[in-house]
Amino acid sequence: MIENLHKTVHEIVNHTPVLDIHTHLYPPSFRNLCLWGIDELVTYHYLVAELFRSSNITPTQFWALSKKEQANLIWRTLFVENTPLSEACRGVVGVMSALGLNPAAADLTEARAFFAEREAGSHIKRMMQIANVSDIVMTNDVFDAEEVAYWDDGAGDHVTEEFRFHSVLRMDPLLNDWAQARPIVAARGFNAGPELDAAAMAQVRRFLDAWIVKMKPLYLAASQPPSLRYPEDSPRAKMLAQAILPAARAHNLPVSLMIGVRKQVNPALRGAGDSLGHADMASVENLCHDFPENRFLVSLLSRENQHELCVAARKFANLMPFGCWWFLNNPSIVSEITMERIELLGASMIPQHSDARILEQIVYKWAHSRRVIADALVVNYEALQRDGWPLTAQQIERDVYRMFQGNFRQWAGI
Ligand code: FIX
Ligand code: ZN
Repeated sequence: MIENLHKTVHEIVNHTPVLDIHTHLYPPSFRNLCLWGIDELVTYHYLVAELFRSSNITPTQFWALSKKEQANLIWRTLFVENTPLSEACRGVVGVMSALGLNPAAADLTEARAFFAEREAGSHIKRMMQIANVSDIVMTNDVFDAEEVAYWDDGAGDHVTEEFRFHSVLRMDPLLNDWAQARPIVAARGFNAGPELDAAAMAQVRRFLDAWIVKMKPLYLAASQPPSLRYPEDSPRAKMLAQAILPAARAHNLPVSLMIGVRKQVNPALRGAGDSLGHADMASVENLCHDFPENRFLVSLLSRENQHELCVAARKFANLMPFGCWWFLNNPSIVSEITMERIELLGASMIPQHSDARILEQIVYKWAHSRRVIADALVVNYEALQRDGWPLTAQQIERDVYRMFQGNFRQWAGI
């Protein structure tokens, strides 16, 4: 019987390094894509969306400002003239406090001076140490020209040894817009026609094989709209069944499907303009059923999908729910999702990823998530002890390691 369960669980959760399985972070070799520092933090697209609710500036006027001017406006509006109460605002406060900066500063002068003295490589290692993140899994979009140029320039070499960054092959256009994808596939030397016939599928397979050999990804990934249906007589279903899932099997790689994003419901907000929708759970179950040799990492964007995702994961051991994605990454919802996952799946799930886009976000995203995940574990361990289980700290350490590291390492083969 563990007397001070709350203290024991929170200590173990805080001390267990986490493998962050989905981020948009990059090491310094990816130059412009490696985002860090106060101006990037304050102009994160979550805060851009919140700015327009508290300011009269129009999106057109905002986008005409420099990055520094944008940051100054957001700081003044959301952190000086208003209380930084939202999760995204509170995250910036948490990062600044963790770095010894004044989160209540009237402007960003002090913060800019602090970051100006930092060197990217050592700063990355320091942020990972503060956040207790052992590994960072990137999102490497092979349909983004800037990212491809960096890979062709060797930017991806040695990033694992030096920074413990790992790659992921991100391929949204393959599933969402063949007309957009086709010329990019052809540009890599794999000429496929406009029709998704057998010849085109073979070329897509060769395209994927070539990138997998070059990039050595831990998994293949795509963000999908709520309209994803399987089976379906559609380019998307065909691409999944005849190219992507066979490629994943051939290379023994999981496939991550992040389902539920409705892109650009307000294009004027650019990166902040996406919203969400309810995904079709039966389609996820059909994929898991029809492709038992494939391993599916699935994160759904709608809160209303979360319970059914847990139930589906009970039906299919090749389905791994992960994270509290995007609009779900708020303490109240992370708590609800983690509780239902523990009750339905025990420790056989991946409770969280950061989705960090700016390096320092891992500091607050993981601090906030660890607190909530630990509280959910305390409730369940208290009940277990109450029902007579002789709980030990070693068992808690085993469970937390499994959720923070083991489940993914086993699935990704690392
Ligand atoms: O598709 C994705 O990987 C999403 O996570 C991003 O596009 C999104 O902007 C994000 O960063 C959410 O947290
Ligand atoms: Zn993401």
